[in-house]
Amino acid sequence: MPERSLSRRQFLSGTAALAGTLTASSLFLKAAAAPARALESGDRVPALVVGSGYGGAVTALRLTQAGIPTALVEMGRSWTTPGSDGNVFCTMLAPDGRSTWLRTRTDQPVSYFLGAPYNRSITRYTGVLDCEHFAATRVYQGRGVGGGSLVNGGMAVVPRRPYFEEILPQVDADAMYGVYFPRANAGLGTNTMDQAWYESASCYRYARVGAQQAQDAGFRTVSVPNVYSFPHLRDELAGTAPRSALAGEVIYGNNHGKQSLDKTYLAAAAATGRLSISPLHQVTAVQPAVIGSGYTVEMSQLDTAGNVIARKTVTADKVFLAAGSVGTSKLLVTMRATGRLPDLSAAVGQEWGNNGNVMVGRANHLWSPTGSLQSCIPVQGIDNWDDPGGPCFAEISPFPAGTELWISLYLAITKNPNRAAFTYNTGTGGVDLSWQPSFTAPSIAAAERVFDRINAAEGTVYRSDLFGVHKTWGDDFVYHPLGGCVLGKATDPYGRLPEYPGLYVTDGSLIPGSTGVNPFVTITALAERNIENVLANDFA
Ligand code: FAE
Repeated sequence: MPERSLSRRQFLSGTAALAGTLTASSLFLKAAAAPARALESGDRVPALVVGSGYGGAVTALRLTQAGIPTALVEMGRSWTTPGSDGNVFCTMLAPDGRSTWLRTRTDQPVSYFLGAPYNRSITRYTGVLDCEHFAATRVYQGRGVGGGSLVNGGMAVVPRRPYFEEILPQVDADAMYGVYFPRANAGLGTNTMDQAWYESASCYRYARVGAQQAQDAGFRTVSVPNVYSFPHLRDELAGTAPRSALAGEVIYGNNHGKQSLDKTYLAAAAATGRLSISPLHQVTAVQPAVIGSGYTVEMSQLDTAGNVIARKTVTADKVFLAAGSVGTSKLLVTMRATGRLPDLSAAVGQEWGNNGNVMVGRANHLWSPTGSLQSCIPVQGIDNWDDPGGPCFAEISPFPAGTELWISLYLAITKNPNRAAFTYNTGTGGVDLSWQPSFTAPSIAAAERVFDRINAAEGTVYRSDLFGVHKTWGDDFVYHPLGGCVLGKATDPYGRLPEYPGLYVTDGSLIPGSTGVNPFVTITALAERNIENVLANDFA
């Protein structure tokens, strides 16, 4: 098992970051989760984690802290070295190959402006944001060491307890709310904004305008915690720290300020000295080892143009699947259909949902400017979840164009009952998702209950030029894929695949399609809960 040696600097950065300390420089923190020697064919490891997002990072930390050497395999690159411009990540306004996973054009969520396509030509590269296309939806996912934490808005929201109990009734909510949600937020470095600063910060005019308009229409608004360092953001605005959230950086990565998983959980795991990370390695198969116990894991090593430069086979005593809702579901559905894991439950691949995601923009009056300088880190939500006619929690999103556009943009999270399934396609050898265009109708209906009312109160209209030509709703993509390997159905109550001892699922695929809020705190807390049980019972 390859192990890495750690410098004192790396050790300090890892432990400080996990304690939620946000003062260490990002340079120190970046070094912490740099890869050690990649896995080689023939290696045998006690524990192998597939994917380095929330589920994978929590699992890697708790395994290594328990003394178990752990190999982490990630298909994206390690985002630790700067490009020729001196920055690790590119900005949203000037995207290059670093922006997008293996495409020659960007594939942006807001992909039109004034009715014209807005995507740019780029060099094909293993960029940080993937937009995976299925027949009726596109799924945005982070690619790299840190998974979705590299590209997301950092909004750290604990779900409402009654709704959590509704979606996962078999999970002890007392333990979740008493132990695991607080543990997750501590590990993630969640922090809250100084309200007085926010009230006058020019970069949050768009949030104040959006919140005031919602309140004027009779809705409740809430401030939302985040993993982006608010002290750093304040210093960005004051001109004493390099700009990131204020420089159009978020969905293609943040060069500063964000406590992504490579700087928190993964840095702390690396600090144990028991973690090896293999970036640009994509797991293609998992099956019981032919000789002895454990699992054979096949993987392809990629170069940054996406070419396969090596194929490797390693053996692991235990394998933790943390490739995300789509990645884990696709892998397991394929393994079941191709006879590598034939006994997997029929529930594998089922109950996938989009967390009720739908995006929309409104055109404000000229006397309601939203600001030319907008923080890319969202901090306000409109909470209409108690509306029995259509629960909706809408994030007030930035539209950071660098100039005044009078646009209010929202990502609505709604209670959409529609679910889809992943199935293996024998013709293509790929995996299909049965989501239908009509499935988003309940989400639009719920969102209209909020935004029709705001438009009526303000005398304003929807923008119909942001998601296509004369298309009001961004309803053909998703930021929050959930489900496909649901806890207690496809797995036991702690993520074990019961037909295959030593094989586990530990990511967003465990959640049945919806959390009612932005999901990563829920994914992190469930992973904390599950690995605690696995360590207590399966490593004796
Ligand atoms: P995830 O973080 O996706 O990690 C899976 C990892 O596995 C990735 O790094 C993959 O590259 C890797 N992988 C996949 N397949 C393979 C394979 N075969 N071999 C090796 N590696 C593989 O999974 N959520 C919030 O709570 N708050 C927000 O503000 C927020 N904003 C978002 C904004 C954007 C633009 C996007 C795309 C998402 C946002 N999300 C947000 C969602 C959040 O990032 C997502 O729910 C979590 O990242 C999912 O965590 P998982 O651990 O399930």
